[in-house]
Amino acid sequence: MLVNGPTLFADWGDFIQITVINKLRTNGTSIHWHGMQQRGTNLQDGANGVTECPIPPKGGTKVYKFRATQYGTSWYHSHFSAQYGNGVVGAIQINGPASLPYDIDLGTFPITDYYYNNNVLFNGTNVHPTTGNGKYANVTLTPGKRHRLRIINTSVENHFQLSLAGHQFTIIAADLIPVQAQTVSSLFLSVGQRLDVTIDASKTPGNYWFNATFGGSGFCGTSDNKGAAAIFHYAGAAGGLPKDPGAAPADHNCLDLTNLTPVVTRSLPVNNFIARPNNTLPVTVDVVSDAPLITWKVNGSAINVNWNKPVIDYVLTDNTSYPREENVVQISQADQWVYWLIENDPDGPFSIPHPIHLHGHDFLIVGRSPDATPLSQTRYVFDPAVDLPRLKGTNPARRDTAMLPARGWLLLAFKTDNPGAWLMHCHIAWHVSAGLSIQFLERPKDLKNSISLVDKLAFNANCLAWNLYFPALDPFPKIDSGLRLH
Ligand SMILES: [Cu+2]
Repeated sequence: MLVNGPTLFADWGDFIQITVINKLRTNGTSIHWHGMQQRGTNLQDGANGVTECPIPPKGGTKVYKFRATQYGTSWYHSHFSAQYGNGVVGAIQINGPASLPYDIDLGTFPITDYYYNNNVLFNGTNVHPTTGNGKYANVTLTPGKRHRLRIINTSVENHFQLSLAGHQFTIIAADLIPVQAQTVSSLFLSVGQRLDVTIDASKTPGNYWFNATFGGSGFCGTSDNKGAAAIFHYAGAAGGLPKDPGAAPADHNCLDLTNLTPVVTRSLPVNNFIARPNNTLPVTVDVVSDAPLITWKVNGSAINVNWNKPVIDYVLTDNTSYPREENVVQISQADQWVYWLIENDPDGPFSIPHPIHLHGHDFLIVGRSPDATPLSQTRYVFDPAVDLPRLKGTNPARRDTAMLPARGWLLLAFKTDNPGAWLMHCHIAWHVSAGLSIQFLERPKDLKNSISLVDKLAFNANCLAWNLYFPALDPFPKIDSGLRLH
């Protein structure tokens, strides 16, 4: 069942209110508004087991309310097992200023792996690779005009490399951050990331392939991308399939751009960064002989949230006895830059790149391990003598999702200006399912004080309903971290 949700439209500054009714017969759900910072509204984040109990089935309802404090392109998806990969997902478009003028907004353009049928869907459609059924996504360009395309990777597993035959892209926003316009011939888009680009329809009117390649299984490289394409059609030209296949997109080695320049600047001190156990997050993998076969750990622990007792329940009752498997990383200081060095296991047999996504904040990409080919030659240990001068503190790239290189490291920073329980996790669904996540508990006292009585009552009422349902009445046991996303 593929149930693409409606695209949500808002203007910058709008209050958004969405009623979610869970009409499933047996599963809970919760809807996460990816990239929305939820300033002062942590309980609207939709991370079940963290900021809410799942919404129970057979009519359970939650009204999400939050403000659009950012603008650009994003998406929403279920944060409950076995759902987003089957289509409980939709796009978000928030109108606001742009760093480059354009004539026509083509709107959101989600691209996703379609796991069941081993295909890639562009805006929800494609031709089946073996049967030939279905149809290509077809986007109409107006000759002579500049178009904005809002590309979203809503996959469960695959990162894409994208190109449009005969054309270039100009990147104007990454995630929800407007950037200085930068023209490129191909794009890399990890699971969870968005790129807003402009496309000038300045070529010979006709039909052009929009190509996607991917590595498969969370890896990098290029695929035999038969059928992984969409058609861009010039208005007024004859229809039909493009004749020129176009060059395959360049292989980006699973590395996203770190030279993006945000229009609204943020800078921070980096010269004094010191890697310490309390700011270093080692990612490791355990392979075991029985199911679930692979466990991903951060700080030596695979996350396993408790749907029935989210961390917010601890915050509301001043209980600090968080179980180890909640993977809570507490942050107490207010309005300070905090730095997180994520190290990717160099020895694990599955040391592969991970798209790291943070709730509640954008992060500044202060640095990452030196790019190397082959990837096995990257260096996962931060070496202050070599790496301190390589760090970028003056308006570095800023996103909500960034690639942790295979066998490498990634240094992120954010300001503790948004009290909340915020997940930071790999956005490959199988990996967060198998533990690759922590939850920052940012300023729990301020968080408790910021929760309105209305939100607290709604939280408790929903948890009461969920606890009556699960596990006693649910035919399906919990078999993963609870955050599987797919
Ligand atoms: Cu991962």
